[in-house]
Amino acid sequence: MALRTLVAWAALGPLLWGCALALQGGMLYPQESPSRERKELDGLWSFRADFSDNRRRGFEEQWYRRPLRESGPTLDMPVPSSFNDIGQDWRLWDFVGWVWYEREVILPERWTQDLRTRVVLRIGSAHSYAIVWVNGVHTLEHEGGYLPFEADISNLVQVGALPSRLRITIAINNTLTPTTLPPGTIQYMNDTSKYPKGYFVQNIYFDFFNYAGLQRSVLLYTTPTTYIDDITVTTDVEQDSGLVNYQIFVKGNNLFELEVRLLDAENKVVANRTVTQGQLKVPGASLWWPYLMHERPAYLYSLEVRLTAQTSLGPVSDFYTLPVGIRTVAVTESQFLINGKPFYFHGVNKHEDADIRGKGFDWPLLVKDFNLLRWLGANAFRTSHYPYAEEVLQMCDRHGIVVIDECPGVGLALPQFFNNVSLHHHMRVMEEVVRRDKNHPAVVMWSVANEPASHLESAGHYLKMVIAHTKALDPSRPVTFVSKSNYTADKAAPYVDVICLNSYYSWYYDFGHLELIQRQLATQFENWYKKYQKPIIQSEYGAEAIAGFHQDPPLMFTEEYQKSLLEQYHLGLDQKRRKYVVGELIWNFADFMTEQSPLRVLGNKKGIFTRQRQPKGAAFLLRERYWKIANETRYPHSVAKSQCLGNSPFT
Ligand code: BDP
Repeated sequence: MALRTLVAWAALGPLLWGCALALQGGMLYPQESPSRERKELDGLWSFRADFSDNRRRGFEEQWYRRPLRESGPTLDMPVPSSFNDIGQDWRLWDFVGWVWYEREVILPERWTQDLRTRVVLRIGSAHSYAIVWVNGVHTLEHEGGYLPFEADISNLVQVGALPSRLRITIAINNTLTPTTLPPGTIQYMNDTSKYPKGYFVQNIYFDFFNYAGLQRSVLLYTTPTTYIDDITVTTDVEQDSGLVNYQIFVKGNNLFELEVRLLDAENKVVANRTVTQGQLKVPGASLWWPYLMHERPAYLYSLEVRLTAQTSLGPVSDFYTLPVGIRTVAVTESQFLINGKPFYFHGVNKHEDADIRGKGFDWPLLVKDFNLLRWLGANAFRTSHYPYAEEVLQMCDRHGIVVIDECPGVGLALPQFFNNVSLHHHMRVMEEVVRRDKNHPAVVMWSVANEPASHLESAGHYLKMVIAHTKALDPSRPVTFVSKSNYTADKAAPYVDVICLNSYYSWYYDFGHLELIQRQLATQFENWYKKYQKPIIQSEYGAEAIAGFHQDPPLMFTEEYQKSLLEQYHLGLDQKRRKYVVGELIWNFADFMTEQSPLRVLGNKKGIFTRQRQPKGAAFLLRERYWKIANETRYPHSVAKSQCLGNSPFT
């Protein structure tokens, strides 16, 4: 068992801080504390899509200068939500171009009068390019959806006389081009016998609907003017002691004092320091274990940071509390280890997609999905194909669900997408993903792309660079991308720590021939393993089933066919599971919306749950399998009572 990867990552360690700093600042999740307040701007915003031919009327008429309603008719738009499914105007459903959001806010007096307070505007995500104005003043721009961005707006709101109302205007463009992530192309249809003048379509190269808008919370929060800007934590285990390595970044003042305390789940201080960078040692530490793997899952400590500083206006203090899970991750030639024990991913791929809210963040959906994951006995998921909301990862930390964190590197299908501009943007996106998610114990691996055209030489170079950059940003986690290339052709597989493979035997190939799956799967695994000697995850497999369609013997699109296909895959997986195959992630957890196409019936129906989260037959099959694997692989085996398969696995 060669522990090769950790050694290689350690050598990259010194690069870590250099790269992390390239981003200029942290992106801590906004939390309330004795020194910090937050004000969510969720609810109804004014909304207007710019339907003008060049989509630029909003800029020509400067809609940000005055209330949006004065520019023309506006709609009520809920935030968070995707705008696409909300209206009754069909043109909004697949609108491409600039949409405008606006909201007025009244700030608490202290925020505008106390000059020791810093006021920050934070946008959870805006897909895909966003420009922000505050009271008509250009404040911020950001490229890329699915990730947060923010601006210090103190000098706009602390202007002497009270600005009783603050007007926030956000213009968002969802156009995908060869240099966005995901990439896309705009195609002008020039045959005027068929299309009106100027007619264009957005081509995408991925299989989910390009929902857009303010899909996560927008909020304002405060910090003191000298403040904790970022915290980076990595953990290790030495005999029975947990080691918490931390680094704290402070902004606003070089002279400050720090108190860093690590508290256990009973709020007892177990270690403390007073320096910005150090190690906290916890003898007899309770480790963070994935749920189902150990009788004590997902234990979280709290890293409490208290900062005090003198400013010309008087003393300030800042408090921030970071949940910390002590765990290790390592990869050998044939295993994925968590806390030194072999871990088998039995989980799902998801999408942040449901009903009329599109990809809008939604608490009931989040909790329902986690209840279903536990019902299923799933211990992991991949954030296919973009980073999910931070609240999702917080739930994973608490519940012990393991995450492969994927960036929006999906649809890299054409040779022209592997250019230098895209490469730099992709690396920057990885910086933003790592900056946001680095402290989540649940995140055990980064995925830099899904199904890129990795048989191309140019893609090999491109992915090598993105993977190396990601490893430099975070030497503590393995890095992968998800391949659908042939093992002889893939140019980027040499650079990953774990091979992740998507295959759709008896679905996209040899359709109907379920009897071929075991043979083809065995060939796939054996070829890849022989060539690379790296652990393999079956990162996608599945079949479409339209809920309620039945046929025996099974035919495609029926629930029986989906079940039979899964059964054949499972037999194939079981042949290799104890050798070097370290995981299986079904495609997909739930049905999801796609672009319209003759290949899709109101979206992709490969879910084992419907879009309304009701089970198809395959969900019961998978549930039985996952609980069986969980009961077999739990550590220590003797402690656990065999669970599941009764009506109530959690009682
Ligand atoms: C895979 C893609 C995934 C698709 C799936 C499918 O990674 O995004 O939705 O195929 O076709 O190739 O269902």
